[in-house]
Amino acid sequence: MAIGTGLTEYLESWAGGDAVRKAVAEAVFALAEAGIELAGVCGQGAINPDQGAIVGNNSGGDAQKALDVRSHEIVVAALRRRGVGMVASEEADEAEVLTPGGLVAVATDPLDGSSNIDTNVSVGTIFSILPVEGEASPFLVPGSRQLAAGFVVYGPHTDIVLTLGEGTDIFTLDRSNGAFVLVAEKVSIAPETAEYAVNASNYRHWAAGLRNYVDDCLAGKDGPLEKNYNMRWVGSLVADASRILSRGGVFLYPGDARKGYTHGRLRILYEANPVAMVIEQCGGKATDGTQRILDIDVTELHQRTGLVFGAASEVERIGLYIANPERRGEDSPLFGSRGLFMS
Ligand code: AFP
Repeated sequence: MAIGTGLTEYLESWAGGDAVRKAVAEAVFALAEAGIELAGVCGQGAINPDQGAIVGNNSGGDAQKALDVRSHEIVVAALRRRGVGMVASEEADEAEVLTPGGLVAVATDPLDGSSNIDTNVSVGTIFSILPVEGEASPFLVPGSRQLAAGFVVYGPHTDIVLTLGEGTDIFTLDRSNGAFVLVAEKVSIAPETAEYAVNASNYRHWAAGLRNYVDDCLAGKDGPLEKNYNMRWVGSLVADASRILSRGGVFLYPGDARKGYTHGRLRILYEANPVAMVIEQCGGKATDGTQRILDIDVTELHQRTGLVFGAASEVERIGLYIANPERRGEDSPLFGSRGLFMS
């Protein structure tokens, strides 16, 4: 598809007459419609002072803001309008049937990053599109079963990052006419990087291997990794993921020793799986620290997982650090004289 192609033409051309592809396209249209509405709602900021108000806790015990609830309502209403069969949302304890007989189900974090909403940081709607097949839950399957995935980013520009399993493409909302247009196709992430994203305030809670990796990044050119690293941490998954799509890097949020964080903070169904599909379609990798995210069995809707994703070689490097906590760069028997990989 040519740069500048509209989302409607792009999806209709891809779907053709195939019933399942048409159902996937309808789900993406719903998320685009909800995204345009949410871009406006988020864009109101403090003009709607109650947006940031805590109104309760979601299923995982996370504080729930008024805007989280509103975002959930907007996304679910759009999915129902477009004939999506079922929805599972971070903001609802249980999955919900929307359209009996619908061919696809959508798992979503309607507004990821909302704890930042008062600070005007980019936030987003993350989505995973799965097949509805028979009576079994469409959600309790490994992420490799996804038909499509992506996220809408509400930032200086409103983007849809989308993969249909044939690469990852990016659309931007043209505010002059309210249409999403293709601005980047078949995005690729370089296998090497010198930029990592982690919440370093959790250092004391990390396992030894992760501490070793970050220590070696901080050691820079004179350390085992023999290069100077830069660090970023937005605290909004879609913002960090957008940066990695744009200029490479890795994101790390493995499990740690804090209560409730043994299996990480992020949810596999509607955060890690969709991001992992997007990243793998760019030639990157996504693991829980050591295991491929898309291979992990999903047994609960709000199941948590560690998440490391981005530049393929760096994700592999991190996996070796985590699996071999006794290693320290080039003095480990696992690694050649030039650090992790023989030159
Ligand atoms: P909120 O949706 O509660 O803001 O959480 C955002 C998030 O799930 C993800 O978007 C960030 O990468 C991560 O949490 C940030 O976690 P920390 O606040 O522990 O750094």
